[in-house]
Amino acid sequence: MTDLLLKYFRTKQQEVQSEKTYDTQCPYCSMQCKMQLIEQSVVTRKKYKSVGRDNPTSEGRLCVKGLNAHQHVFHRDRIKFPMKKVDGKFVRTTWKEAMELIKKNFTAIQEKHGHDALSCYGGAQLTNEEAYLFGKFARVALKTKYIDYNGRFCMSAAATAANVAFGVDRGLTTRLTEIPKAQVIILAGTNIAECQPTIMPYFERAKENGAFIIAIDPRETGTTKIADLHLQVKPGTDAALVNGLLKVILDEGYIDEKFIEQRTNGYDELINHVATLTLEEIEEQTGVTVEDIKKAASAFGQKETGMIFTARGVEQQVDGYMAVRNFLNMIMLTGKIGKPGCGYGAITGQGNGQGGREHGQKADQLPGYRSIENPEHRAYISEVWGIDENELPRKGVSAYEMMEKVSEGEIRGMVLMASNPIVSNPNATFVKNALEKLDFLVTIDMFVSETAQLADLILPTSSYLENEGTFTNLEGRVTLREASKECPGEVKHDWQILCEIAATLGKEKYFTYSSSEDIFNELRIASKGGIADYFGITYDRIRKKEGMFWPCPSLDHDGTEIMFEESFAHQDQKGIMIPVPNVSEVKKEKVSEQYPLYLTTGRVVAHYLTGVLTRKSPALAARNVESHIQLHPETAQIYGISDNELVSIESERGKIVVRSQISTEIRRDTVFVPFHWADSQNVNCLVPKDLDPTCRMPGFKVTTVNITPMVEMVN
Ligand SMILES: Nc1nc2c(c(=O)[nH]1)N[C@H]1C(S)=C(S)[C@@H](COP(=O)(O)OP(=O)(O)OC[C@H]3O[C@@H](n4cnc5c(=O)[nH]c(N)nc54)[C@H](O)[C@@H]3O)O[C@H]1N2
Ligand SMILES: Nc1nc2c(c(=O)[nH]1)N[C@H]1C(S)=C(S)[C@@H](COP(=O)(O)OP(=O)(O)OC[C@H]3O[C@@H](n4cnc5c(=O)[nH]c(N)nc54)[C@H](O)[C@@H]3O)O[C@H]1N2
Ligand code: SF4
Ligand SMILES: [Mo]
Repeated sequence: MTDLLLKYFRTKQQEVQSEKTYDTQCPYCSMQCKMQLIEQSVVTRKKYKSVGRDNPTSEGRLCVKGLNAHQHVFHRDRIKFPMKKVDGKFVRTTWKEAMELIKKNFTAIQEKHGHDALSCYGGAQLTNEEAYLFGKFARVALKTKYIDYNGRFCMSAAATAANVAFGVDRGLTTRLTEIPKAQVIILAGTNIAECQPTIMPYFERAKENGAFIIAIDPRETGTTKIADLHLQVKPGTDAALVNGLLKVILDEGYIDEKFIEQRTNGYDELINHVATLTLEEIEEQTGVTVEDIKKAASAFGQKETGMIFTARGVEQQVDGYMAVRNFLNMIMLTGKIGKPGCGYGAITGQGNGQGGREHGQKADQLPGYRSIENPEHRAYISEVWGIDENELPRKGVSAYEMMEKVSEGEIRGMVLMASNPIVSNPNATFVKNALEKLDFLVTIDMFVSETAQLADLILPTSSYLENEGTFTNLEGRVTLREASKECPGEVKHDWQILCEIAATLGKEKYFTYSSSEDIFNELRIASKGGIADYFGITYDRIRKKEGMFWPCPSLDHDGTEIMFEESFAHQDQKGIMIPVPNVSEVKKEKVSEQYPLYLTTGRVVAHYLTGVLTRKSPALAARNVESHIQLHPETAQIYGISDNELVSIESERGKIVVRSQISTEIRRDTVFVPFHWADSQNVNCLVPKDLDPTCRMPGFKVTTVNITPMVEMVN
């Protein structure tokens, strides 16, 4: 070998061996698995690999999304410079010009139409620091009452239910390590096997310890397969099903009288109501047999320890709030809360589904889960922010209702951060038409999402590998996501972008932070004394303790892992039970001759939400390149549909076309379509706009539809 060749190979080997690692957390679901990116430099390019890191929640595991998360970060479509729209096309601009454009347009809009003509729409992928800052930005920099976020579609039913029943909303009332101690577990409307895969071993350990698992879902899924009993409920009837369980529990005396007496209110009203119901009518309404109802109720009632978990299947209903309240009735009646192996969990969804809903992104909320209409809370936060209380806006409206205000012309400008509303909102065609009417839309994103395509200005933000900050995971554990990779191009962090816009609008003195930790230290003070009290949590303590549970009111407090051991958070320390009707008074779509099938929507393991990130990840995109409709073989036969063919699905609001996937794993009266795809496969074009009257959650899980094979339409 010549010297030259030898030199070449030696260099090549050396380059392969140059390796860098970056510690971080997965950018997707609420497990917030700790991970490490390994970057290897080879001769011509860089190679990347993600591996799990040990931690008390995911214990080093990663699912397929985490393993491939880095792929979107390095995708060539990533936006690296600010872009403005000129003649319908995006062209590169400078940060300076971007800020000038914002100042000119926002000032003109507010001079003409008032402060509330501007709005903010956020997301629960943001760090706690950024979610907090976005709330402050809306109220202090824009002085608008209009701010809400995508968690309205995610957690609002369970959050409102827990707040009213227990006096505080933390997704899990206990830590994950209690799961293996539970003797009976209900998994209602949750598909953890696909949505929080790394949680599964906790349930597998419970099973090894002899737990009886009951799953409630209209479909058979990876999750229902671990169950001993699967109640294949008709979509939207969970409230009635729980009434059936309560009836058996009461009739058989499986209640905890001491707990009811000492810790709860509302027992008499509840038993009087349940006494008026029959198991036969509940079988008729829910499609679950009296025998199965009895089996489930006895299993739950007879065991000493037990837990109930709900997720979006129960909650994304126009009576989602009441359905969750009924599960909370059940946990209180049987006294299965505040003790080892017991508890309730609304399994949070997004990476910061928990923290994102605590610090002021919500229309009626101030940091620390305070209320924007409460005079004491207003006074406290105004002081922390250094503004006059009179300047602090009042409450606005929920996410979808903001879209209605946009359509009506009351809202004329918007800052959209970490959401893709024209794919994720119900009644999506209306939402798209509404956003097109805005005078000025600024989106802050890593990609030109479907909604960003409508923007006047797109500002490029950093990814999970670049942006440090805290996330509150599904346990209520505040974790610190380390991030050390340099931002590409001219990309900035979300918090830096908000500070820059605020400064441009003359509000610099309220937004002088030099790091995420600076913002967190202000959040600690803003949340002090609130329901979600983070005061005792610091970056250093999180690092030392591998995450800390809130509430944590002081620096010598260790955080609260198990809640409600002695009392609930209401003034009289008691939890509240209420009667829940079988059929809600809220309008719910009913099957008809024209729309004879129930459509329910949800997720697949490889894709995440509106798919903007996972569709950019080749390894994930390859697993499901397009959407599908899951339907029972007998249903397929009735409609003349064969497997893997294009099917038109129509509701009162519109039509989409997706490919069939015939499966015995779904009820005959129900079809399922995931919502990770846009345009002609956007299932939210079919979903109605009706909202739960208490929490303003849309009914993503029940739409009535008709289906037709495309072939038939051609012939
Ligand atoms: N792979 C993946 N993981 C994710 C996400 C993702 O998009 N992809 N998103 C994250 C987010 S933000 C969230 S909120 C969570 C969501 O997590 P989940 O709530 O577990 O997910 P979904 O698939 O929406 O719904 C769960 C189950 O509810 C069932 N269901 C439908 N209608 C009903 C009903 O009326 N009653 C009952 N009991 N069940 C019903 C569906 O068949 C489905 O299996 O997942 C998080 N994790
Ligand atoms: N039919 C139906 N519809 C649903 C649901 C359902 O089950 N069925 N589920 C609902 C639920 S639970 C949810 S949570 C919503 C979610 O739906 P969306 O709120 O639309 O959430 P994403 O699809 O995650 O959109 C996130 C956007 O923000 C960008 N992004 C990601 N991380 C960051 C970040 O750190 N900063 C910034 N600035 N941008 C970022 C992404 O690139 C993407 O464009 O959808 C809801 N819609
Ligand atoms: S998607 Fe969720 S379960 Fe999967 S690696 Fe990421 S955080 Fe963990
Ligand atoms: Mo969600």
